[in-house]
Amino acid sequence: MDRLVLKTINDIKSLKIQGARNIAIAALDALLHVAKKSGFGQEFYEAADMLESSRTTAVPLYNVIEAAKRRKSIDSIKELKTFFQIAMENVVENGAKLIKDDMVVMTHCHSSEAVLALKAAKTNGRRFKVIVTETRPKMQGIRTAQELASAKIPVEYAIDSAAGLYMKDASIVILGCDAIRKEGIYNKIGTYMIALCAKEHDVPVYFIADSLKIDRRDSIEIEMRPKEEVISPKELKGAKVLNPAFDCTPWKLVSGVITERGIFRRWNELINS
Ligand code: RUB
Repeated sequence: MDRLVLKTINDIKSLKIQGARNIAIAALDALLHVAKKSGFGQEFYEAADMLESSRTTAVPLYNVIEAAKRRKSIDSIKELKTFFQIAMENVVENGAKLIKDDMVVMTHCHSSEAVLALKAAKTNGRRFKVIVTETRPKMQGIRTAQELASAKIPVEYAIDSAAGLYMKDASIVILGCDAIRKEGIYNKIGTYMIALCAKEHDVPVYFIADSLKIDRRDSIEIEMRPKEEVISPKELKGAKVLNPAFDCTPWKLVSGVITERGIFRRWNELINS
Protein backbone atom coordinates (compact mmCIF):
# COMPACT_ATOMS: atom_id res chain seq x y z
CA MET A 1 0.00 0.00 0.00
CA ASP A 2 1.06 3.59 -0.68
CA ARG A 3 3.32 5.04 2.05
CA LEU A 4 1.33 8.27 2.48
CA VAL A 5 -1.88 6.26 2.95
CA LEU A 6 -0.21 4.06 5.58
CA LYS A 7 1.22 7.08 7.39
CA THR A 8 -2.17 8.84 7.34
CA ILE A 9 -3.87 5.74 8.78
CA ASN A 10 -1.22 5.49 11.47
CA ASP A 11 -1.57 9.18 12.37
CA ILE A 12 -5.37 8.86 12.49
CA LYS A 13 -5.33 5.72 14.66
CA SER A 14 -2.77 7.17 17.06
CA LEU A 15 -4.80 10.43 17.30
CA LYS A 16 -1.90 12.50 15.96
CA ILE A 17 -4.59 13.57 13.52
CA GLN A 18 -7.84 13.79 15.49
CA GLY A 19 -11.28 15.36 15.37
CA ALA A 20 -13.86 14.24 12.82
CA ARG A 21 -13.19 17.08 10.38
CA ASN A 22 -9.37 16.83 10.42
CA ILE A 23 -9.54 13.06 9.99
CA ALA A 24 -11.77 13.34 6.92
CA ILE A 25 -9.60 16.06 5.34
CA ALA A 26 -6.43 14.00 5.90
CA ALA A 27 -8.11 10.95 4.31
CA LEU A 28 -9.16 13.05 1.30
CA ASP A 29 -5.58 14.31 0.92
CA ALA A 30 -4.28 10.72 0.95
CA LEU A 31 -6.90 9.63 -1.60
CA LEU A 32 -6.13 12.60 -3.81
CA HIS A 33 -2.48 11.54 -3.78
CA VAL A 34 -3.37 7.95 -4.78
CA ALA A 35 -5.81 9.08 -7.48
CA LYS A 36 -3.22 11.40 -9.01
CA LYS A 37 -0.59 8.66 -8.91
CA SER A 38 -2.56 5.65 -10.17
CA GLY A 39 -6.12 6.74 -10.99
CA PHE A 40 -9.32 5.11 -9.75
CA GLY A 41 -8.29 1.47 -9.86
CA GLN A 42 -7.78 -1.24 -7.27
CA GLU A 43 -5.20 0.73 -5.28
CA PHE A 44 -7.63 3.63 -4.86
CA TYR A 45 -10.46 1.42 -3.59
CA GLU A 46 -8.19 -0.53 -1.23
CA ALA A 47 -6.80 2.73 0.16
CA ALA A 48 -10.34 4.13 0.51
CA ASP A 49 -11.53 1.07 2.47
CA MET A 50 -8.48 1.05 4.74
CA LEU A 51 -8.84 4.77 5.48
CA GLU A 52 -12.58 4.44 6.06
CA SER A 53 -12.17 1.71 8.66
CA SER A 54 -9.41 3.56 10.55
CA ARG A 55 -12.00 5.21 12.83
CA THR A 56 -15.56 3.95 12.87
CA THR A 57 -17.54 6.66 14.66
CA ALA A 58 -16.19 9.74 12.86
CA VAL A 59 -18.95 10.00 10.25
CA PRO A 60 -17.44 12.64 7.92
CA LEU A 61 -14.69 10.10 7.17
CA TYR A 62 -17.30 7.57 6.03
CA ASN A 63 -19.37 10.19 4.15
CA VAL A 64 -16.50 11.73 2.18
CA ILE A 65 -14.87 8.41 1.29
CA GLU A 66 -18.15 6.94 0.06
CA ALA A 67 -18.71 10.10 -2.00
CA ALA A 68 -15.18 9.93 -3.44
CA LYS A 69 -15.68 6.25 -4.36
CA ARG A 70 -18.98 7.02 -6.10
CA ARG A 71 -17.81 10.09 -7.98
CA LYS A 72 -14.40 8.78 -9.12
CA SER A 73 -12.91 12.15 -10.05
CA ILE A 74 -10.04 14.26 -8.79
CA ASP A 75 -12.18 17.40 -9.05
CA SER A 76 -14.87 15.93 -6.83
CA ILE A 77 -12.30 15.03 -4.14
CA LYS A 78 -11.13 18.65 -4.27
CA GLU A 79 -14.77 19.81 -4.09
CA LEU A 80 -15.32 17.75 -0.92
CA LYS A 81 -12.36 19.53 0.68
CA THR A 82 -13.74 22.91 -0.41
CA PHE A 83 -17.13 21.98 1.08
CA PHE A 84 -15.48 21.53 4.48
CA GLN A 85 -13.94 24.97 4.23
CA ILE A 86 -17.12 26.78 3.21
CA ALA A 87 -19.36 24.88 5.66
CA MET A 88 -16.87 25.48 8.46
CA GLU A 89 -16.89 29.25 7.91
CA ASN A 90 -20.70 29.35 8.32
CA VAL A 91 -20.72 26.91 11.24
CA VAL A 92 -18.13 29.02 13.03
CA GLU A 93 -20.05 32.24 12.39
CA ASN A 94 -23.30 30.68 13.70
CA GLY A 95 -21.49 29.27 16.74
CA ALA A 96 -19.72 32.52 17.63
CA LYS A 97 -23.07 34.35 17.84
CA LEU A 98 -24.04 32.24 20.88
CA ILE A 99 -21.16 33.58 22.96
CA LYS A 100 -22.02 36.69 24.98
CA ASP A 101 -19.95 38.87 27.30
CA ASP A 102 -19.14 37.41 30.73
CA MET A 103 -20.17 33.88 29.79
CA VAL A 104 -18.42 30.84 31.21
CA VAL A 105 -18.24 28.25 28.44
CA MET A 106 -17.58 24.59 29.21
CA THR A 107 -16.11 22.36 26.51
CA HIS A 108 -14.71 18.82 26.28
CA CYS A 109 -12.00 17.18 24.15
CA HIS A 110 -10.72 18.96 21.03
CA SER A 111 -13.08 20.01 18.27
CA SER A 112 -11.65 22.21 15.52
CA GLU A 113 -15.11 23.65 14.85
CA ALA A 114 -15.75 24.48 18.53
CA VAL A 115 -12.30 26.08 18.94
CA LEU A 116 -12.73 28.17 15.78
CA ALA A 117 -16.16 29.38 16.95
CA LEU A 118 -14.71 30.43 20.32
CA LYS A 119 -11.82 32.21 18.61
CA ALA A 120 -14.29 33.98 16.28
CA ALA A 121 -16.30 35.14 19.32
CA LYS A 122 -13.09 36.60 20.76
CA THR A 123 -12.34 38.33 17.43
CA ASN A 124 -15.88 39.75 17.54
CA GLY A 125 -14.93 41.41 20.82
CA ARG A 126 -16.69 39.06 23.26
CA ARG A 127 -15.17 38.64 26.75
CA PHE A 128 -15.67 35.16 28.22
CA LYS A 129 -13.89 32.32 29.98
CA VAL A 130 -13.66 28.67 28.92
CA ILE A 131 -13.44 25.62 31.20
CA VAL A 132 -11.81 22.78 29.24
CA THR A 133 -11.90 19.19 30.52
CA GLU A 134 -8.73 17.15 30.07
CA THR A 135 -10.46 14.22 28.28
CA ARG A 136 -8.86 11.07 29.56
CA PRO A 137 -7.21 8.84 28.51
CA LYS A 138 -5.57 10.65 25.55
CA MET A 139 -5.92 14.19 26.92
CA GLN A 140 -7.08 15.94 23.75
CA GLY A 141 -8.43 18.73 25.99
CA ILE A 142 -4.89 20.05 26.30
CA ARG A 143 -4.94 20.95 22.57
CA THR A 144 -8.11 22.98 23.10
CA ALA A 145 -6.67 24.72 26.16
CA GLN A 146 -3.40 25.51 24.33
CA GLU A 147 -5.15 26.89 21.24
CA LEU A 148 -7.55 29.06 23.28
CA ALA A 149 -4.77 30.31 25.56
CA SER A 150 -2.67 31.25 22.49
CA ALA A 151 -5.66 33.27 21.26
CA LYS A 152 -5.62 35.08 24.65
CA ILE A 153 -8.94 33.59 25.74
CA PRO A 154 -9.02 32.97 29.53
CA VAL A 155 -8.92 29.19 30.07
CA GLU A 156 -9.28 26.87 33.04
CA TYR A 157 -8.15 23.28 32.47
CA ALA A 158 -10.08 20.85 34.68
CA ILE A 159 -9.89 17.14 35.35
CA ASP A 160 -12.83 15.31 33.73
CA SER A 161 -14.50 14.36 36.96
CA ALA A 162 -14.66 18.02 38.04
CA ALA A 163 -17.21 18.85 35.31
CA GLY A 164 -20.04 18.30 37.81
CA LEU A 165 -18.44 20.56 40.40
CA TYR A 166 -17.96 23.46 37.98
CA MET A 167 -21.17 23.12 35.97
CA LYS A 168 -22.94 25.50 38.37
CA ASP A 169 -20.57 28.25 37.13
CA ALA A 170 -21.16 27.53 33.42
CA SER A 171 -23.43 29.62 31.17
CA ILE A 172 -23.26 27.33 28.15
CA VAL A 173 -21.69 24.04 27.03
CA ILE A 174 -20.22 24.00 23.50
CA LEU A 175 -19.09 20.67 22.08
CA GLY A 176 -17.88 19.15 18.85
CA CYS A 177 -19.61 16.28 17.09
CA ASP A 178 -18.64 13.08 15.30
CA ALA A 179 -22.07 11.96 14.13
CA ILE A 180 -25.54 13.45 14.08
CA ARG A 181 -28.03 10.59 14.15
CA LYS A 182 -31.72 9.98 14.73
CA GLU A 183 -31.10 8.81 18.31
CA GLY A 184 -28.77 11.67 19.24
CA ILE A 185 -25.34 13.24 18.85
CA TYR A 186 -22.15 11.20 19.06
CA ASN A 187 -19.08 12.91 20.46
CA LYS A 188 -16.07 12.11 22.63
CA ILE A 189 -16.71 9.81 25.57
CA GLY A 190 -17.85 11.82 28.57
CA THR A 191 -20.04 14.16 26.56
CA TYR A 192 -23.25 12.39 27.63
CA MET A 193 -22.31 12.73 31.30
CA ILE A 194 -21.57 16.44 30.82
CA ALA A 195 -24.91 16.95 29.03
CA LEU A 196 -26.81 15.18 31.83
CA CYS A 197 -25.09 17.34 34.39
CA ALA A 198 -25.81 20.50 32.36
CA LYS A 199 -29.50 19.57 32.29
CA GLU A 200 -29.53 19.36 36.10
CA HIS A 201 -28.07 22.89 36.25
CA ASP A 202 -30.24 24.34 33.42
CA VAL A 203 -27.14 25.03 31.32
CA PRO A 204 -27.81 24.87 27.54
CA VAL A 205 -25.82 22.31 25.54
CA TYR A 206 -24.87 23.05 21.93
CA PHE A 207 -23.00 20.86 19.46
CA ILE A 208 -21.06 22.36 16.57
CA ALA A 209 -21.21 20.32 13.39
CA ASP A 210 -21.22 20.67 9.63
CA SER A 211 -23.73 18.64 7.65
CA LEU A 212 -21.11 16.06 6.59
CA LYS A 213 -21.64 14.72 10.13
CA ILE A 214 -25.21 13.64 9.39
CA ASP A 215 -25.47 9.85 9.49
CA ARG A 216 -28.60 8.17 8.08
CA ARG A 217 -27.34 4.59 8.36
CA ASP A 218 -29.24 2.05 10.48
CA SER A 219 -26.42 1.66 12.97
CA ILE A 220 -23.07 3.04 13.99
CA GLU A 221 -20.14 1.35 15.66
CA ILE A 222 -18.71 2.99 18.78
CA GLU A 223 -14.93 2.73 18.45
CA MET A 224 -13.26 0.81 21.29
CA ARG A 225 -9.67 1.93 21.97
CA PRO A 226 -6.84 -0.29 23.25
CA LYS A 227 -6.80 -1.08 26.97
CA GLU A 228 -3.11 -0.06 27.08
CA GLU A 229 -4.26 3.58 26.75
CA VAL A 230 -5.86 3.22 30.20
CA ILE A 231 -3.82 0.78 32.21
CA SER A 232 -0.72 -1.37 31.96
CA PRO A 233 -1.82 -5.01 31.50
CA LYS A 234 0.36 -6.00 34.50
CA GLU A 235 -1.57 -3.66 36.82
CA LEU A 236 -4.92 -5.41 36.46
CA LYS A 237 -5.47 -9.05 35.68
CA GLY A 238 -8.82 -10.82 35.34
CA ALA A 239 -10.87 -7.73 34.45
CA LYS A 240 -12.12 -6.43 31.14
CA VAL A 241 -11.01 -2.83 30.49
CA LEU A 242 -13.63 -0.62 28.84
CA ASN A 243 -12.17 2.20 26.74
CA PRO A 244 -14.87 3.47 24.37
CA ALA A 245 -13.94 6.59 22.36
CA PHE A 246 -17.44 8.08 21.98
CA ASP A 247 -20.90 8.20 23.49
CA CYS A 248 -24.33 9.35 22.39
CA THR A 249 -26.23 12.29 23.85
CA PRO A 250 -29.96 11.92 23.19
CA TRP A 251 -31.78 14.81 21.52
CA LYS A 252 -33.77 15.55 24.69
CA LEU A 253 -30.54 16.85 26.29
CA VAL A 254 -29.55 18.91 23.24
CA SER A 255 -30.37 22.63 23.12
CA GLY A 256 -29.20 22.86 19.52
CA VAL A 257 -26.89 21.54 16.82
CA ILE A 258 -25.13 24.45 15.15
CA THR A 259 -24.65 23.76 11.45
CA GLU A 260 -23.89 25.79 8.33
CA ARG A 261 -27.66 25.71 7.67
CA GLY A 262 -28.63 27.15 11.05
CA ILE A 263 -29.30 25.78 14.56
CA PHE A 264 -31.50 22.69 14.95
CA ARG A 265 -33.13 21.19 18.05
CA ARG A 266 -34.50 17.99 16.54
CA TRP A 267 -33.40 15.36 14.00
CA ASN A 268 -36.48 15.85 11.81
CA GLU A 269 -35.96 19.62 11.65
CA LEU A 270 -32.37 19.08 10.56
CA ILE A 271 -32.89 16.46 7.88
CA ASN A 272 -35.86 18.34 6.41
CA SER A 273 -33.94 21.64 6.26
C1 RUB B 1 -12.61 14.30 18.91
C2 RUB B 1 -14.00 14.73 19.18
C3 RUB B 1 -14.44 16.02 18.58
C4 RUB B 1 -15.21 15.72 17.29
C5 RUB B 1 -15.43 16.97 16.47
O1 RUB B 1 -12.38 12.94 19.27
O2 RUB B 1 -14.80 14.02 19.78
O3 RUB B 1 -15.30 16.71 19.44
O4 RUB B 1 -14.48 14.80 16.51
O5 RUB B 1 -14.19 17.50 16.03
P1 RUB B 1 -10.97 12.28 18.87
P2 RUB B 1 -14.15 18.54 14.80
O6 RUB B 1 -9.90 13.12 19.49
O7 RUB B 1 -11.04 10.89 19.42
O8 RUB B 1 -10.89 12.29 17.36
O9 RUB B 1 -14.97 19.72 15.21
O10 RUB B 1 -12.68 18.87 14.66
O11 RUB B 1 -14.72 17.83 13.61
